[in-house]
Order: sequence, then C-alpha cells, then structure tokens
Amino acid sequence: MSNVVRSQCPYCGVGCGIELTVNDGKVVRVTGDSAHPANQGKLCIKGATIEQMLTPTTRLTHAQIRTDRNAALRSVGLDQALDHAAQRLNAIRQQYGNEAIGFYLSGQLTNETSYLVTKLCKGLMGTNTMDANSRLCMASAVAAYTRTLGTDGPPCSYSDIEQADCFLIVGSNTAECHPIVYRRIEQQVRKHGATLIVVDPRRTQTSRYASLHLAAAPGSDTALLNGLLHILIRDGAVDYEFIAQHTTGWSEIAEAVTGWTPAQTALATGLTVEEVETAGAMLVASQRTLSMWSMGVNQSRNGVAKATAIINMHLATGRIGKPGCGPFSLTGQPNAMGGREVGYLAHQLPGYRRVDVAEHRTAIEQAWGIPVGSINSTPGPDAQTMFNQLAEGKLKAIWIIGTNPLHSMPNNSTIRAALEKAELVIVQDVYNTSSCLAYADIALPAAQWAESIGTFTASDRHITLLNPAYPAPGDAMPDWWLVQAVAQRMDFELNFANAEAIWDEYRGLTAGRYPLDVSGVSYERLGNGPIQWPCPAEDHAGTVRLYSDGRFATANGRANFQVTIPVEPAEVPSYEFPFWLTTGRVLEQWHTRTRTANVAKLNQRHNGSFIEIHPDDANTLGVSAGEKIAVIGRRGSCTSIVQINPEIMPGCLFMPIHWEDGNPNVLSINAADPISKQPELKACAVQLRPIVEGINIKFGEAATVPAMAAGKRSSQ
Ligand SMILES: Nc1nc2c(c(=O)[nH]1)N[C@H]1C(S)=C(S)[C@@H](COP(=O)(O)OP(=O)(O)OC[C@H]3O[C@@H](n4cnc5c(=O)[nH]c(N)nc54)[C@H](O)[C@@H]3O)O[C@H]1N2
Ligand SMILES: Nc1nc2c(c(=O)[nH]1)N[C@H]1C(S)=C(S)[C@@H](COP(=O)(O)OP(=O)(O)OC[C@H]3O[C@@H](n4cnc5c(=O)[nH]c(N)nc54)[C@H](O)[C@@H]3O)O[C@H]1N2
Ligand code: SF4
Ligand SMILES: [Mo]
Repeated sequence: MSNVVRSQCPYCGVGCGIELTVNDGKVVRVTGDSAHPANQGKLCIKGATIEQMLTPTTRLTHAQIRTDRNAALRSVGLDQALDHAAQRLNAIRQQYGNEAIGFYLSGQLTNETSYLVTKLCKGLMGTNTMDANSRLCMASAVAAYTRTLGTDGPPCSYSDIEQADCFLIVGSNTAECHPIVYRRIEQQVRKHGATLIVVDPRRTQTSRYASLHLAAAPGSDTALLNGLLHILIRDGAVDYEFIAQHTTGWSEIAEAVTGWTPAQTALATGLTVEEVETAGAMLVASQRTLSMWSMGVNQSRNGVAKATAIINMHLATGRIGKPGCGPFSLTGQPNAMGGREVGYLAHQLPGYRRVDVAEHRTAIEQAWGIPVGSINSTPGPDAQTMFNQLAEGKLKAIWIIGTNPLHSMPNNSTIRAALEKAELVIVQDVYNTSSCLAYADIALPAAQWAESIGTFTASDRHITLLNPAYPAPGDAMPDWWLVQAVAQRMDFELNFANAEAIWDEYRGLTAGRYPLDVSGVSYERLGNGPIQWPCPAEDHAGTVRLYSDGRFATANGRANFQVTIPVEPAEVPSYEFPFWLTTGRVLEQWHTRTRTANVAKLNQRHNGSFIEIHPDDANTLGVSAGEKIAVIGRRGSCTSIVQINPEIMPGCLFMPIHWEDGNPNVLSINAADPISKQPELKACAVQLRPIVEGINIKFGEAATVPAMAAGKRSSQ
C-alpha cells in the first residue's frame, strides 16, 4: 500500500514543500509539492535526493551513556537514559542551582521543540541560559530588523521576486544555498529584464546572471551600502513623503552618508568609482527593488550595521511593504525563523517578546500559570559566552540539541576545552556521526523531521506542517518528547500530550500581537497547505507582506533609520598572515554532512575539503591545483586541497565548512558583532605554506608567531 505524505524539505530556509511517497513504511519517492508557494513543485538536488538520506545506517537509534569519560559510550534502554539524565541534572541543580545548566538548540528543530525548551528553561527553571545556532546565522538580521522596523521578521514574500525589477544580493551565494529562490530570480532577470547586482568577494554561481558583480573586500559592505545611499540621495531617488510620514532619524542618516562619496566608497571597498556609480545608477533606475542577504552580511562584527544599511536604503526610497520591494533576509536553516518566533535565543520569549521587557514577561508568566517574577529579566549568555562559561566552570552542564558546536562554532579548540571541562554533556541527535558525541556523557536518539509531526516557518513567514511518513527507528523519539520526558523526571510540570497541544498553546500566546500573530493557524488548517503569518483568525487567509499600511512595529508606528558606521574585520591580513580567509557552503553539502554524506549523488562534485585561491596568488606561492597545502592562522592550522579560482578577489581565500578534515573553524576568530553577538565567521587572516617533506607541522594547533618557524608551536 502506498500513500503520499506532505512535508517541508528539511534543508535550507527556502522551505520547499515536498511530497513523500511511502510504500510499506519506506519512502520510495520525493517530489516537489506543486501547491506550495515556495517552490511550486520544483526541488534542488538536495531536496530531490532526500529519500537516500532517510536510510538509517548512520542513525543514532538507541540512547547511550558513559559514566567514565575515558570509556566508550554504551547503548542502554531509553528509560534508563532518561532517568540517568534527570538524576544527573538534578544533582547539578542541587549543588549549583538552575543557572549551571545550559541548552544549545538549532534552527533545524520544530517550533514545538524550541517552544517547549524555552518554556522549561525560561519559565520553569527561571534562567535564560539557552541559545541556538541561529546566533551564528541570523542574529545580526534579527537585531537589524528589530532596531529599524521594531521587530524581527522579513517583510517580503517569495511572490515579490516575480514583481521586482532590480535585485541587490549582498553576501549570499543564493544559487548554491537557496537554489529555488535563485531559480525564481534567474527567471525574472532572464525573461523579464530585471537587473541583478551581486556583492561578494568571490564571483560565485549567483553571479551567473548578474548585471553587475561587485567584488568588494571582505567586511566592506557597510561602506558600500552607505555609498549607495549617498547616490540615491544625490540622484533624487529618495521618497521624502514616505520618510516624513513613516520614519524617524532621517536627518542623522542623510548627514552620516554625505561623506560616503563614490570616491570614498571605492577607496574603502577596493572597487572602482565606476563600479560604485554603476550599482548606484541601477538602484536609482529601479522602481521595485528586492534586496537579499545572508551570511556575508550577518557573520561579521559589523553585521548589524551591514543589515541595517540595507534596510535604510529601503526606508529611504519607500521600497518596503509594496509589491516587488523590501529588505529580505534569507534564513539559513529550515526553521531558524520559527525558532526565533517561539523565543529560543537568549534574550527572547515566545511571540517576538523579550525577557528584558516587563510587560512581555508578565504576559508569558500569566499564560504559563507561573508566579510573576519567575522569568529572569536579564538576557542569557549568547552561544559563545555560554561555552566560555562552561570552560570557566561557571556552567556545569550543557544539553546540545540538533547542532554540533565542535564543528560549527568559531575557534573550535575553545569549544573542545569547554566540553572537556563540563561535568555533564548531553547530545541529542539524529545521527551517530556527529563529532560532538565524542564528548557526550549521554546521547539521546531523536526522531527526525519525516518521522514525527511538527511545524517549520520558512524565510518568508509561511508555516508548513511536517507529517510523519514512517516510524522512527529503534528507540528514537521526537525531540520535544525527549526533553519533556527528562523534565518530568526532574519534577517539572510539563504534560503536553502531543506536538499539536504544544503548538496550540504557543499560537494562543501570539493572539493580538503585531505583527507576529499565528493564532489562526491550526494543525487542521495546515493540513490543507502552508499559511503565511500574520494570521490572526481561523478564517484569515494569511498575509503576503508586512507593513503595507506603513505602520511599523515600533511604539509610534514609525520605522527608525539607524546610522551605520563601517568597521573592518577584527583580524586583517598582515605580513605574517597575508590572506583573508572566508568560508561558506557548496550546493550539494549540508553543514557537518551528517545527512549529505549518505547520498552518493551529492558527493560526486566534491569529495573533500578544498581552498579556493586566485591564480596570481597561486603563482606567487608556486602552488598548483590539487596540491595539498597547509593553512595556518593565529589560533590553529589545517590542511586543504588547492583549487584555482580566477573569480575570487586576489588576496582572498575561500574554504567550505562541511568537512571535518579541513574545517576552517580551527582558524576562525571569536570576534563578534557587539550588538547581535554573532561571530565573525567570514573573515580571519591566514598564511599558506606548501607542505615540504621532512618539515613536521602539527595540524590543529595554534601557529607560532612569527609563524614562519615551521614545526614549532606555542600552546598559547
Ligand atoms: N547547499 C547548502 N545550502 C545551504 C546550507 C548548506 O549547508 N548547504 N546552509 C544553510 C544555512 S544554515 C545558511 S545560514 C545559508 C547560508 O547562505 P549563504 O550566506 O548564501 O552562504 P555562504 O556560502 O555561507 O556565504 C555566502 C557568501 O558570502 C561571501 N562573503 C564572505 N565574506 C563576505 C563579505 O564580507 N561581504 C560579502 N558581501 N560577502 C561575503 C562568501 O564568499 C560566500 O559566497 O545557507 C543555507 N543553505
Ligand atoms: N566558519 C564558518 N562556520 C560556520 C558557518 C560559516 O559560514 N562559516 N555557518 C554557521 C551557520 S550559519 C550555521 S547554521 C551553523 C550550522 O552548524 P551545525 O548546526 O553545527 O550543523 P549541522 O550539520 O546542521 O548540525 C546539525 C546536527 O544536528 C543533527 N540533527 C539534524 N536534524 C536533527 C533533528 O531534527 N533533531 C536533532 N536532535 N538533531 C538533528 C545533525 O545530525 C547534526 O549532528 O554553522 C555555523 N558555522
Ligand atoms: S531550495 Fe532548499 S528547501 Fe528547496 S529543495 Fe533545495 S534545499 Fe530543499
Ligand atoms: Mo545558518
């Protein structure tokens, strides 16, 4: 008997709808959902090969524990592991208090799981010691939206793509990372003559159909965007009526960009005056501009300013809340939008509320039936601070769900030290290949997206129901269920009967909120297809665009311009470390590859780590394509395979993040944006050294400075 189950692709934040054909409990076919607004039936190569990653050869099917760190993990019954987790956590609470326990979550968990952990940590435990890998991903976009528009949440919709006449893509390799969105942009450019400006120090596949590619120096985006606003003002493209009616802070911003002349902008970015003028002219000529950005913007210590500068341009031209217009942050993970909505970052509460706003705390305390004052008013530690606290011994236990900090956080020797120091590490994962399991005292087996019911919110605010297609293998259980089962054993009052009950409680908390109101979105309605929030009533069809009426989510309804000051990356090239290193993704791989390693078709183009280098730099160094090379930075080193790329900015290198062997996070820096606390994962300084027989470099350790003394390392 075969049946068809509707769900959402679990990879990127485009959130394509999929249909899984199930035969005898096995997924035999995956197709795009033709009724879904994100993809209208289309899928990229990762989406189209999903069924191959569902075979459970590398699944974590049973709970595992170890009581001695030097011993191997051993499989135990689920009940025993849950009891053990509760008993260990309670012992830590008794000795050090609730603050000693941290939760580190992921944008790959359902809304239901992230809501439940938020309630446990912030409500029942009264600490805010939880954060998510969204800190590495979306935090700068969140801060920029909130500071300017009053709240998080991209105002645009995918359907704006077909109405735009100009796309400005900044720091996003959309073609490889949000392929279905790129396909739609490509159509609009090729068939309908829209212009496409791409800003990236590398020319990527995203520039394939670009009218203009700007290889601005890493980190220089704020300068460029200030310069573009200067041109928009100079050439009369500003909407003064919109500014007067719907914004504050215009005179400050207009004054702040007067100095950003095309010449000044060219000097700051490494572009020519002509390039800056050409980009400016394209934006001036546009009536409907859609700007998209992702990690080249957010993962910077100037990330909030970069994202804000994009939003400033839209406010200045009134190109927001209208068809084909708006500042559109592309969300990375399939549910990094929803995680923020339900409050999983250290400063958040459900419904885009904040722990440091008394009114928000009270509303949630009342709804949760806990005493007023239960929720701590101080935001919890951001992800990097949380792991620092673990290393310092302030935090004793960490519960990691759906992410691998050892692979994906910056300067990962510090993460290793933190995990070693921790008294208790719980890793809750779907696969047994996460390198983080080497540090786990308890491993909990989670059911994955196709095995349980739940909801995801995609980049443009549409919420999709994930339906289970087949039973989870072994003892694997839904993430929310595992957390609740441990919490109950710790004597916390959490008694949700199922995922729908969690969703219903959460959506009730959003009733009357502006703009994030999902109170009208029931599982029953989602059974008929996705719904785009705001959706304030059961008979409401959902909302395509935010702020169409010019009313923003601030107290006075006006958007706030914010002055944006360019700041260069924390580490810049020097004599010793003469290259910029930037990092990112390739089309066929997903982050740490626990999923994509299983799919043969996805491993045909790249079979391991590589480092892209400009041919001139390769000539200077005397290295050639395919050669193994040492990449050495101030905090660590690794090896990689040379790939020559004539389209990368000279002086700049690129490494993918996917392979453990050749992971750039042995090199990356702990610097972070002061507002969003998002780490600067896109820029650090390195040197390259050909590997010479007989000279022994111990990879993975910090480089000696000065670094040319090969073979010797300092441990500092
Ligand atoms: N195939 C695939 N798709 C994915 C993912 C994946 O793992 N694999 N992950 C998903 C997730 S979680 C995320 S967050 C997104 C990320 O999506 P993207 O942000 O599009 O991807 P990245 O490759 O990380 O970085 C994008 C580009 O930023 C450029 N860049 C580096 N520094 C700068 C800078 O200072 N300024 C500018 N303007 N550009 C710069 C890089 O050269 C790179 O091409 O992708 C999502 N989609
Ligand atoms: N240098 C550098 N570093 C980066 C980035 C970069 O561009 N450059 N990008 C950053 C960004 S944007 C991101 S989002 C992170 C991503 O980094 P991670 O979140 O560490 O990467 P993933 O491989 O997605 O890790 C997810 C883990 O969760 C497991 N998992 C998947 N689904 C589920 C589930 O439903 N439940 C449970 N319990 N487990 C599940 C997977 O098996 C895997 O072990 O990397 C960040 N690190
Ligand atoms: S574009 Fe993203 S969501 Fe769509 S099929 Fe590809 S990976 Fe999945
Ligand atoms: Mo991400």
